[in-house]
Amino acid sequence: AVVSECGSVQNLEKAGILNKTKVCENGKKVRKNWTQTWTVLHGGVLTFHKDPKSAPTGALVRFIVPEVAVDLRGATISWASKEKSSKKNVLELKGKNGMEFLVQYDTESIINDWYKVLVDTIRQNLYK
Ligand code: I3S
Repeated sequence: AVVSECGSVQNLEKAGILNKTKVCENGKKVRKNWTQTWTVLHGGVLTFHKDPKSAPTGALVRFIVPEVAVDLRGATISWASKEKSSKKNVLELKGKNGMEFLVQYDTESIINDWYKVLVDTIRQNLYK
């Protein structure tokens, strides 16, 4: 939790299902592969976890070992332009090291909440 300038307490942690695809790795474009992933924001790091259905039965591992972890220090988040995807409600997350992801969800309120919390986390990280 973080105490903002005006004294209110913000909890910059969140988890939920989102659709995501990697679009760049080490600054190089990669082929999109949209998948539903369990997405967790914790401690300034965003992690994508494998689809529970593809993990071994009952494996707690899916909650513990992320498929990808994006350190939000030095990352940027913005709404993706129409050229980036034909889907609606698409966010573009650029990490350091030339990592780039698109995240998307059809329900506007859900993606808006993610946008807000990611913007706040990135902003907060600037002062660390
Ligand atoms: O930006 P692109 O290349 O048009 O992205 C689409 C493709 O990745 C497509 O798969 P193929 O690699 O088989 O062409 C995906 O099924 C689409 O979902 C991608 O576009 P959107 O607009 O959905 O991000």
